[in-house]
Amino acid sequence: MSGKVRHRVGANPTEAATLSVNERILKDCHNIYIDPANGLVPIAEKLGLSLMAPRKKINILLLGNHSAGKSTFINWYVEEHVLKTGVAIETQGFTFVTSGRKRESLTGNATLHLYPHYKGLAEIPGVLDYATTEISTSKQKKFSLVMFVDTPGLVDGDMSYPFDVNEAILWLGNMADLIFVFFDPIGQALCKRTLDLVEALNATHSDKIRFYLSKADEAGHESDRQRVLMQIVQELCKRPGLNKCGFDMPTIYIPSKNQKTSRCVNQIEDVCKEVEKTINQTIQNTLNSLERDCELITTTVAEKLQIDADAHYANLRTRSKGCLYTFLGLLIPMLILINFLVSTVPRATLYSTFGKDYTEILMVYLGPTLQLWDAIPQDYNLQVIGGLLIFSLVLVLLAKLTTRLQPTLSKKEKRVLPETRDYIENHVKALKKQLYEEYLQQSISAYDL
Ligand SMILES: Nc1nc2c(ncn2[C@@H]2O[C@H](COP(=O)(O)OP(=O)(O)OP(=O)(O)O)[C@@H](O)[C@H]2O)c(=O)[nH]1
Ligand SMILES: [Mg+2]
Repeated sequence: MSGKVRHRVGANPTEAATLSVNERILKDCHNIYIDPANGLVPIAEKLGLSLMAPRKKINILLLGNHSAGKSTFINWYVEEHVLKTGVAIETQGFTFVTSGRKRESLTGNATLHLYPHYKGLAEIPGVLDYATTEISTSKQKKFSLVMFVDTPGLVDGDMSYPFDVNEAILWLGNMADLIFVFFDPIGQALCKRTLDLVEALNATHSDKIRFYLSKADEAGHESDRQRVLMQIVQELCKRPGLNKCGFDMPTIYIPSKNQKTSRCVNQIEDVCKEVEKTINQTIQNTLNSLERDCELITTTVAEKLQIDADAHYANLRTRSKGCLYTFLGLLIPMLILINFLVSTVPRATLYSTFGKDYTEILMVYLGPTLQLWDAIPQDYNLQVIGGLLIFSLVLVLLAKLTTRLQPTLSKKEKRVLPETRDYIENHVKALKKQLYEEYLQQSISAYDL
């Protein structure tokens, strides 16, 4: 284990120079997890744990009725015309819009290759054929830390989509860090499908959802805009799953769209602030998760080492018990044999075989058992021998059965586990601390730290 992970990021000076602090922090965190040799994901896997690498960008899902201005908003944020927009139903499938080194359009399969964590989306029939990725070189606003997911405009009627659009949007909602719902003052702002989806998403992701009244410049005068807002909020409140929400619905419009200076307030900058807030929150969450995952790994390592120490101790006891049973099991037939020999073989033969001194010593040691043996009537000798043999067999079997050893760690594992713990404690945690300081340094002076 070494400081490889840290160096991977800094290895490309041109890239490092162009990355913002936040971008680099998220990238570093991501690399700490995915590094093939020392990454937390492969380390955790070896320990039987499953960790998810944090994403390098926040994911924003945009949804709303057809022609609400979703694609136009993304183009405005990116400051590049990456998505088709228009009055007709423009967006038919899902488009992932992200920043990269080269302007490129990718197909659904390439999209999944780029974002393997989105592979569950491909399980919804038909979706993959309508999924694309648009890579833009733009670095405008916070785009380098954001991935937008543009969705097809929502309209009522069953035949409008070549796939289950509700299922796909709900699936994407689970993956998103933010869900922007656009309602426009004209069109079908209150179509049933939009309301159904908002209600369903709100059940589990109310903290991620932000509502906007888009194309607000088309809402007419201030009083008309208020009426439209009221209507939408009233309609939303009719839904049992939404009636407890206190609706905050900023009004936004794309500044360039409005040729005449509109008198209505444009809160589009608030959307950008919301994005920034979520990025900051995500960085803090990512660093906190990193700390938690480090803890999880070190406690798992400690547990494994403790279990191994306990198993060694238990195995030692088991082995000793096994040895005792085996010893007793073998001692009994031996004693029977010796007793049998000594009591049946004539003394003279013993003297000539072992010598007088050894035979006398043998007689002294065997004295008690010989007395016992003599006390048994001759007719029962065979039964007693049989009984004792069965008893000894039982002891040997018992020895075999009770010496089931608990599994212990291999020598390699015993060497690697403390190394892993030290690597996490000394290297990864230090790295995390440094990243946190770099993050905080952006907002407060070094003196305060
Ligand atoms: N006046 C005005 N027009 C807008 C605004 N945003 C978008 N539009 C126009 O509204 C039309 C629809 O915009 P899109 O961005 O294609 O809408 P969408 O929600 O992506 O539509 P679908 O992909 O069909 O669901 C386009 O003609 C845009 O030029 C806005 O803020 N103000
Ligand atoms: Mg669109």
